[in-house]
Amino acid sequence: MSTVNALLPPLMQRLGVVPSAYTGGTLRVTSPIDGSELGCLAPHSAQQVQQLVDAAHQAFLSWRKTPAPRRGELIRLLSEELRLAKNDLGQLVSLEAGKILSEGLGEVQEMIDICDFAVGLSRQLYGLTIASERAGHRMMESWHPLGVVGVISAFNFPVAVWSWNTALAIVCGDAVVWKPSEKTPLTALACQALFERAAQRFGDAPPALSQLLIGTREVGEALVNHPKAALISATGSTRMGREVGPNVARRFGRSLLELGGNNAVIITPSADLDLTVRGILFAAVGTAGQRCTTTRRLIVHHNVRQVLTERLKQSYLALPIGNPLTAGTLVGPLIDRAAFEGMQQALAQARQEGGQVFGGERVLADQFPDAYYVKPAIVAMPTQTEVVRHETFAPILYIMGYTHFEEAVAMQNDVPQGLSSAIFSNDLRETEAFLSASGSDCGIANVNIGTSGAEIGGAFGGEKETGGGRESGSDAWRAYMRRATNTINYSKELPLAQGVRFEV
Ligand code: UN1
Repeated sequence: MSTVNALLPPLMQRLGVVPSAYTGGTLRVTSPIDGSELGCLAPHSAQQVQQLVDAAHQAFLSWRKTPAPRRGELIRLLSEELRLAKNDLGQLVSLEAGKILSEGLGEVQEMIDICDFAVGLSRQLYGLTIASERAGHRMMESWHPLGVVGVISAFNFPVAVWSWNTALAIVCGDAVVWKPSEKTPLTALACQALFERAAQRFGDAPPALSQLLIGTREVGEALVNHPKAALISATGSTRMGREVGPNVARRFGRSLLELGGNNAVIITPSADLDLTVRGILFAAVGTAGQRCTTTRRLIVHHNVRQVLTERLKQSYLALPIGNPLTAGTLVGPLIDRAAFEGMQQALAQARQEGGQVFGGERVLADQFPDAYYVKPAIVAMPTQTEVVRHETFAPILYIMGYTHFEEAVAMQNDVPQGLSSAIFSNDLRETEAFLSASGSDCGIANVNIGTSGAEIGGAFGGEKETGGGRESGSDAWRAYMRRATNTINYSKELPLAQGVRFEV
């Protein structure tokens, strides 16, 4: 055992997961910290997926009749479990996904926050009343539970994305079947154990209300194609979404897609450069550049381009890179070798397309021969070339210059993805133009903060190849319910809408 994987058994025990759940199987899980083996899980078969989704559907049939505020009580209990488990689960996220501890803990905090939000929401699943054109009639909307929600999540937010979906789905009266990334099933086992503990304390929640699927692609496919999975909420690459979306649509299921981002920051001449450097640093190298909201492009006014680039390079040189569990580290490892190779390929292509690369090389290979630590890269690009328009899930920050503000906005929008965006400026005309209908075309547009680190209170998601879905706060809950329009006649007449006459 390495010192890293030796940390796992006591964590799992405290989180309520027995060793047999993560040993003896064929799905091998390693820690990105040092490449050591964390566990070997038994994957589900496609047939088991069928049974688990059917069981979840049975749970849904009774759960939908439980009053919504009472359903909120289950999520309140889950939030209590999460508060108690925050340290352990945060560490487990670091172990399995390689995030620095502060970000692992932050991810668990995000889970607690969405649970609190959902508890309040459980008393606020409002429908409208609508004026009827007919005398003695009333119209209204009712929101009803939808069914089984299939959740597919990625390695980079291995627990928070589940909680955004599950907290809302459960208060909305749905059941949940979760297929986590095959790279991070241990954190999923821990979440499932915490949910089960909350359900036990709740008392009369139906069994199978929340189910976990272990496995790779086939398992995800079986979930996506199951006719009883009313909604598939999938977070991951655009390539994955291109398969999930049409497959769900083919059976007229609903999908909520949260796919790739290629997020830019515009820096105008009036920007507060101290604030800008700090904002960019967290957004570009936090989570080792592996957030879908990571800043990947800077569009900088020519007057400040050089000074900003220099200051960023200085900050990059001072970045503590290393074991994410060590206090003070800010940049942990990439998730695996494939991520490292993808980064190197993108840097090679950037050079071919005229880019000047600063950083980007592998470090700590002696200490961690089976893990992939890199210096985050800054790449000065002559223009927004092909490689820049592509999302590489690694810490590469492309810098381009602009002269006219309209040019900057056009460049920001001229990529296939549309998740997050930001502007650093103290010019009200520029910031408002950026937020206006003809400004940023993204689902998230920020002023004087970076592109990542969104709070749960807002709707989260983006446009174009990002997939169009919205999760988390605001009115995202509506995706987890079905709307019924009701017209009620309390008169003794039967007038028809649009003045139609139909009498014998
Ligand atoms: C993701 O990377 O899939 O805004 C989600 C953020 C986080 C969520 C990122 N709250 O960076």
